[in-house]
Amino acid sequence: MARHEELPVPIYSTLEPVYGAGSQSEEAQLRFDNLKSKFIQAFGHPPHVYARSPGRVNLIGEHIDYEGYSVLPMAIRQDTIVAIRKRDAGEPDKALRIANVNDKYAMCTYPADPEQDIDLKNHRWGHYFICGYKGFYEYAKSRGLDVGEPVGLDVIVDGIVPTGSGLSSSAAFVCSSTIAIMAAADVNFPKKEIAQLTCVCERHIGTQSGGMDQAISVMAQPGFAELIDFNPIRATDVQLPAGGSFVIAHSLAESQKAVTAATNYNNRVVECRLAAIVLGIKLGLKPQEAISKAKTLSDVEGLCVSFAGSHGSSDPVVAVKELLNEEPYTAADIEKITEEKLHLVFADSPSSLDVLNAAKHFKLFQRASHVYSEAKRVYAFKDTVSSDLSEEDMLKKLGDLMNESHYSCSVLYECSCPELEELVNICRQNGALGARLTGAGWGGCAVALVKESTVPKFILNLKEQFYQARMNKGVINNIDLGLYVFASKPSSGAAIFKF
Ligand code: NG1
Repeated sequence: MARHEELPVPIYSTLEPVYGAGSQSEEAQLRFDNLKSKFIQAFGHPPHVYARSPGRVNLIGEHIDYEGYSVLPMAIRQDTIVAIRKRDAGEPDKALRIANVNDKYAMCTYPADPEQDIDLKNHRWGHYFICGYKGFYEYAKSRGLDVGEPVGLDVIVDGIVPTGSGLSSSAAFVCSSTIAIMAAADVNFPKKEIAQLTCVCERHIGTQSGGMDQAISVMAQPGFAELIDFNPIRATDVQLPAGGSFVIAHSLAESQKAVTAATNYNNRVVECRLAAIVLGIKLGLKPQEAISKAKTLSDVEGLCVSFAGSHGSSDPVVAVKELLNEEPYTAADIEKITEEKLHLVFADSPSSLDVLNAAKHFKLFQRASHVYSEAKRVYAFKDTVSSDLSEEDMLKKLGDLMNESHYSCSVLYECSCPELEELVNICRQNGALGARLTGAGWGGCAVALVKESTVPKFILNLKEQFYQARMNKGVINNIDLGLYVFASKPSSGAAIFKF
């Protein structure tokens, strides 16, 4: 039997296979009905087809997907639904009209040309749809598929993944858009190819995204977290212990990943690349060889492990400790080692050049230590889940790994923020077995592992100790609290609906 990621995106004519039979299905039905009537109101026709893709919470494995390492996320029930209609070839208007059920997002119009550039200096919410649009045509072209001339699209989006929260609202939007465009063109590709193409096309927004979010959003299976491997992309079901529950809590600090890319997200991608090059050179590669071969830390892991072997260990962090300086490096320090100007090393990546222009120094030791140690924790987490430990011991071990991951993100990778630190501490003080930031960080959500039986009390305590003061200040409303703190079970991946 084919692995499920080899299969195309499932097509359903009812909501139950994705939303279950209970209140979630009823809520979804209302959203689909609303989308349809808004569609007819806005465009004078019903949509041809709908696509949905979920957000995700990453349980462990932060900031390592773009370094080629496996991660362990699960899909959440919050998703983005895209309703779409392809214009008939005879219709004169060939534009892409992208509306939203939420009035906060005004309709965006773009030309139908799939080769258009995205105006990154003027960020608009519709740009994420265009990422999917460009991605679909790029993929079709690379495969030599004839998907016809662009004829214009009408689109309405309904997203309920909180934005800027580290729950991948952006990937939910890009994946549902790409799949809707694909379904409107009457084709369907294997899920793992869609995961790959959506990862690449989301980079049109300017972040050098790693691929975890798109992979889990497209390939998730209900009831399972997934171990996601890269190169090639692959998803392996991971059954979580029944006695534990993951509570997601928003720090209420918005993580603006695209806007802060040059100093935060992309900065770390560049620092990891520099760490890989410097390690490669210190471990015997010629500078030009290291520049061309060491794209990620996983590319030099083998060299680090051999070095560690000669020091009685198999841990690549041994090489990091011996060969990299703990003191931050200046560009000049690194250029002495690489024998090449950094602007030339990154000449083909404008977003990396933005990083170089904004950075004063580079913390190679800290970033590489995080990446190698976090990559190991992902496997330790997976091995713990499949071990024969008692449930009590298993949950404790998983919690410890989550706490270690948070420490590493906070201290070595510096992607936390004061609000996340406060929230993670409150989670732990209230009995979480482990708690950590999730997603890119610099704001957004924490995820806490809590015994199933204590979830209601745990959420109540967070409300009193973290959210109440913020509600008093009017940062959020009492009635919206459920959007910011909730327990989550692993949900389904992307789907197409034709009714
Ligand atoms: P968020 O910001 O949570 O969507 C981002 C990246 C991931 C991964 C995490 C950090 C995108 C679309 N996603 O996730 O690939 O690198 O940060 O682990 O850029």
